[in-house]
Amino acid sequence: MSVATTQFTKNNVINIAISGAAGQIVYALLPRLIDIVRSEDARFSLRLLELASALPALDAIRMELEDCAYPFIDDIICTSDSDKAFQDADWIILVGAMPRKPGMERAELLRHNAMIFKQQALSIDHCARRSVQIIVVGNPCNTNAYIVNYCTPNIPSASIYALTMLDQHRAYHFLSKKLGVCCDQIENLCVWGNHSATGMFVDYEHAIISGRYLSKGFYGDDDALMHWCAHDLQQLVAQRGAQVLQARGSSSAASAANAIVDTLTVLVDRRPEQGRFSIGRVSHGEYGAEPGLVISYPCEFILENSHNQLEALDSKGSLQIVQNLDHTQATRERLQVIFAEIASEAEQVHALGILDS
Ligand code: NAX
Repeated sequence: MSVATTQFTKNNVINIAISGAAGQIVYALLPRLIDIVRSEDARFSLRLLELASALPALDAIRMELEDCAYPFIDDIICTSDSDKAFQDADWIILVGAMPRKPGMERAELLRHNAMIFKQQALSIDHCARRSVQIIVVGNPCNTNAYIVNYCTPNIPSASIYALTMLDQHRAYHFLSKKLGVCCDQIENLCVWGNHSATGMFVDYEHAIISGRYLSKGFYGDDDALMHWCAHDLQQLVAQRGAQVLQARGSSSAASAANAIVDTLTVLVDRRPEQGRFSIGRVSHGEYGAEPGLVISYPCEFILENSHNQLEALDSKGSLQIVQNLDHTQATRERLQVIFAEIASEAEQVHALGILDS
């Protein structure tokens, strides 16, 4: 389904709302975000949402942004009022969430974040533009995006995304290192499922290295490499977040900001030649997932009704989940286990009674 989006165009003021704005990821994100919007020849209004207790820290960020003297930022609103932050928003990046603390049960984390995301979703539904695009980053991001979709009946499901690009980038890094190639020689290495250590699958079966399928031909003859992809690669990607957390005492921030920037860039550009990328989307049952769940799928932009090559060069595509990918039996089974994990998180949220109250 194609979605009407607000493009970054001249003479438009684009309203971008970001929650968790005094946190680590957003601190790394803002200068990168400005670099995208700088090249778009448009004007922007930034709405930075935080808890009331974090507003003094957020004010420092406002001052730093002002001290960059960006000519294309019309205003910067710092607020703990979600209605104010989301009013007429064109793009929303939901980063703010409660982090998991030592000893905290996952159910407690789910409950706390379900309440945050429900409240913000209701506010978005009431205040944002109908064409708003929403990227959910705060964890558990697939389930939080599910909640956002559930609580925004006025926003098309196709406009709600969960960030899984960081997992994809991690996969590109590890595979490129293993093969001794540059990351830009790899295509179609997408991550399926959940943004969680137990619920993701790196789809090496469709990866292409310098124009050749990894799992067929030259590389595919190497049983040891295929075994490494099916086991080690999966673990390396799944454990990378925990490794960063352990090494620096807090979770990935610069790489997460980079993944947001890359996700935003593909969603704004909407060009088919950008190729396949991983993003959490509301499922319609693709590949056997339960409809309504937010699943990371390989996606791409497809040009609809374009018969003319010149016209196509300048056209924006519609975002689609890549269809009819063949998987081995083992992968098909793995995907069903992953989909069940995502379904179970959604069931837990419903069981808490938060969504239906
Ligand atoms: P921080 O703890 O540095 O920042 C979070 C900020 O959110 C804090 O400033 C806090 O005051 C704010 N906040 C909390 N509740 C809020 C609410 N109701 N409204 C507005 N703001 C609120 O965490 P940070 O490192 O920035 O990470 C943010 C989230 O991203 C976490 O949930 C984290 O787990 C998640 N991540 C998601 C990733 C992904 O790929 N999807 C990767 C990185 C990261 O782990």
